[in-house]
This record gives sequence, C-alpha cells and structure tokens, in this order.
Amino acid sequence: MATIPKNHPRYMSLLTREKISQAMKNGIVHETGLIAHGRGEAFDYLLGEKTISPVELAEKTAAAALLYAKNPVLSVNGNVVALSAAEYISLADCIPAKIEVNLFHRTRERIDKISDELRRCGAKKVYGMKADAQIPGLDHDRALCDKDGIFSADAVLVPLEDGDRCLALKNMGKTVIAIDLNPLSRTAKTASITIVDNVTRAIPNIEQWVHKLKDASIDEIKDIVETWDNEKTLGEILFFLSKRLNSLF
Ligand code: PTJ
Repeated sequence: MATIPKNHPRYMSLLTREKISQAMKNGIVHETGLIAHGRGEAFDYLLGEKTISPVELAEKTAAAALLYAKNPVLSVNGNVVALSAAEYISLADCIPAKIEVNLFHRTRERIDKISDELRRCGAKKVYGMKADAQIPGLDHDRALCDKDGIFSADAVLVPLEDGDRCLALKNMGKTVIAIDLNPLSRTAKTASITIVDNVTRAIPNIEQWVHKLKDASIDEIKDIVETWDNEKTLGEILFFLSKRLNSLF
C-alpha cells in the first residue's frame, strides 16, 4: 500500500481509495467498483462526509426493520467487503442475520475470494455459493441467490446496488433496505428504506441502533417500520443538498 502521511487533509479519503485499489488488485473488487467508488465519493463530498439527520432516522428504521424481520439477509459485494467486512459481520451477528455474497460481475473466483475474506474476518457462515434459486425478472447474474438466503428472506440489506435487483426484490414482497450515497439513483428511489450515507458510516450506525432497539417492544419496532416515509426523506435529503450548495457561494 502507498504510504499516506497522517497529516494529509484528505487522509481518510486517500486511505479508503488505497483499500479499494488494493482489493481490486486482489480480485475482490471488480474494476468497475472503482468507478462506483468515485461516484460515491462525489456524493459524499456534497453531503459534507457526515451522516445528516434525516439519514440518522433512516438508519434507525433500517435497524428496526432488520429486527422485525423473521429471516433478514445482508447482501454483500466486492466494494462492501473491501471497505467494511468486519463491521458487516458484527452487524449480522448482533441482529442476527445471514450474510450472502451477491455479485453483479459474478465469477466463481470472486465468490470464493469474497467468501474467504469474510471468513478470515470472522464470518461463521457465508451464503451465496449454492445459487440454487433465481430472483424472478432479472436477466443478469445478480438474479442468482441461495434458496435459504436472499430468496426466502423477508428483509434484505443491499449496499451499493443497481436499481433492477432492488425492484425485483421489492416485487417479491421483501423489505429492501438500500445504502446508496446517490439520492437520485434508481436504487434510492425504489428501496423501501434508503440510507443515503457512506457504507463505512452506515453499517456501524445501524448496529448502534440495533443495540438501542433490542429492548424495545415489538409494537414500538413495528411502529417505527410502518410509519416510515421513504419519499419524504429523500425529499429532505435533496433539500439539505440544495441548501448546502447555496450556502457555499
Ligand atoms: O462487486 P460487484 O460485482 O457486485 O459490483 C459492484 C458494483 C459497485 C461495481 C456494482 O454494483 C455497480 O456498478 O454499482 P453502481 O450501479 O455503480 O452503483 C453503485 C452506487 O453506490 C452508486 O450510486 C454510488 O454513488 C454508490 N456508492 C459508491 N460508493 C459508496 C456508495 N454508497 C455508499 N457507500 C459507498 N462507499
């Protein structure tokens, strides 16, 4: 890895780039994952690289939905493993939820590398290898999933997603929680609960909410999920962005 001086004003951003770049060289991140990361960086810059308040509520609601679900599954791809493998496993353990590898650029080699990396970071069981079921209505490899994983899940967390799987999962009647820094993406607009935050902040934030909500009554959890208004929250995020941009000149 390149040495980045700790006093560099963009230290964290450069360190994250190094992680993604290294994970691409190791075959975990697909080369187009670098492009996706760059797009994410641009939106994060506009947000001020912090979790804004409407998003805090989305993260609380996501935690409630994952606790409320009977069979929650956390979907994982190359970028997520590169940036947040340990945090992802910790979140799955505390819910508890299954972790399933689901890739857009699916090869046996990448599936194995990503699963190995998750196990090296402490995951006991990783789904996604069997691929004995298909999400209806999808003509690409993201359709491939495990029958006892994503296929039968009632709630699925989908970070760094493309919009059509998000819609296909919704059409199966599942609660879809998306993490996407772009509030204008198809994924953001389609998901049941959209978290417009960097995956590196969103995952630990959701975990904190899971701990806080663990002792809440089922009625309280149900109420958080059922009163959620995704469209309204996306509007608040766009309003925040336009106000922030206006204030800069
Ligand atoms: O590992 P694979 O084969 O499944 O491929 C994964 C990628 C990311 C290449 C694939 O899903 C893809 O091409 O995604 P898109 O369509 O580029 O969408 C990625 C979205 O995630 C974009 O809207 C980005 O703004 C957003 N994004 C990028 N980095 C982050 C992010 N959102 C949250 N946290 C990030 N760190």
